[in-house]
Amino acid sequence: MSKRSNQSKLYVPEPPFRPGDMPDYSHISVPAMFTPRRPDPMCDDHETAEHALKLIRVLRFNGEAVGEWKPKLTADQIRKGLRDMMLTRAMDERMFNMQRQGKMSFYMKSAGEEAVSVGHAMALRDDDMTFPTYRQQGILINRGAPIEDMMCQCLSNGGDRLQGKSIPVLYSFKEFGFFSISGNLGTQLIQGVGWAMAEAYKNEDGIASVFTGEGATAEGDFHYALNFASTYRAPCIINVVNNQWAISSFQGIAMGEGESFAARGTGYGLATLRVDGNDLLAVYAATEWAAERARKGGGATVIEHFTYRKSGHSTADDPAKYRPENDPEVWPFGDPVDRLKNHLILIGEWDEDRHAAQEKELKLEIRDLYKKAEKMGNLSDDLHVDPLTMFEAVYADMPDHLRRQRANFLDED
Ligand SMILES: Cc1ncc(C[n+]2csc(CCOP(=O)(O)OP(=O)(O)O)c2C)c(N)n1
Repeated sequence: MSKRSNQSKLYVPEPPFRPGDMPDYSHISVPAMFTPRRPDPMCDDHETAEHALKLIRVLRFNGEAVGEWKPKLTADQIRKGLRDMMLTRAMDERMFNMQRQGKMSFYMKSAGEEAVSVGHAMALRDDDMTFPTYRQQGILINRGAPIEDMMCQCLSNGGDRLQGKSIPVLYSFKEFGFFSISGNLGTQLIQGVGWAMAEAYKNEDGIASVFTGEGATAEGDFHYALNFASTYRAPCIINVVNNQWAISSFQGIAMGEGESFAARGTGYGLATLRVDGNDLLAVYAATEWAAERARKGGGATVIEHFTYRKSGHSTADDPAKYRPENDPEVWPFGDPVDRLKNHLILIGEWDEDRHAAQEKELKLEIRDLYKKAEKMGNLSDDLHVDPLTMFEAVYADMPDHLRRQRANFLDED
């Protein structure tokens, strides 16, 4: 489907559709009937080679949940998953709008990908350590992290636990098993695999769950991480969130026109699963499988979550410049919130009125939390941050050059 962008012999992949085109994704098969079977989680890694090329799905578009991968979740657990996705979305909406009003410098939404972080977190143990990117805020929401603290981090205000030392959205919540997000893509891959190796070395049974976007798999760090994970059978899950776009580069630029992102794991002797990332039940099932494998000593699994980034990359991006505006609507795998909602309605555990009421309730909850957070400062008013904090909480012992800078700063004041 992809076109060449120039006439030379050098092949430069081009996305199938650009602004002004009528996107048509009929070339992406939606494999309703081809969900691969669920092998024993301790199977030989070769047995999952076919899983890297197929797509694990549980939810059909009519809301039915079917097949070997259908997880054993109660209606309450599924409703909690739906609520967490909706809460994540409500927070994203509010924060995006507040950035547009000049209250904070920057924000990143996870619209369309909520099932990946929420469904994944649901299947982990709370003491499993996650090494996320900036698009897995759903993990924090699912684990019950204080949303007001998350908002203060985005506002870089007086309530920011990081005292403005990290850009908005790059959260750090040790007590919720959420490793500090780094702006340098890829770093968390090797850190997470290293954490998992240490856990095994100490004979503990925690596992690490590491995330990367498909774009960042083009970095060396991804390959080092797979190499170490395989060699030492590190108890971890390596998640590739293929949301089709790395800012304005489509997934083909990271070799997405090859076999699949999951298939990268096959060459490293790792178990590999590819899952419909807009299907919370499938994400849960794949994670549960990989977590059991890792915990029992079977080593790492690479999971590709096949999804779509509905919004721009960040508040600094305008996707209308590089993809058709209706691209998110015609994406063949639907919306993760709608799909889980339809499932709950079909099994008689939810209805449209409850859904609308919950949407309204969450919007108000987020509004109130935001108002409280903003009392501690915002960018268009006063951040209520003591500038001297820039010298604190980085080094256990402040080095001499910083002591001198601090003294100069106080003199100038
Ligand atoms: C080492 C490094 N290179 C480049 C960047 C700039 N950058 C930030 S996000 C991004 C795109 C990442 O895309 P992907 O990995 O697909 O994740 P997504 O944003 O789609 O979730 C780039 C190139 C960076 N932050 N760090």
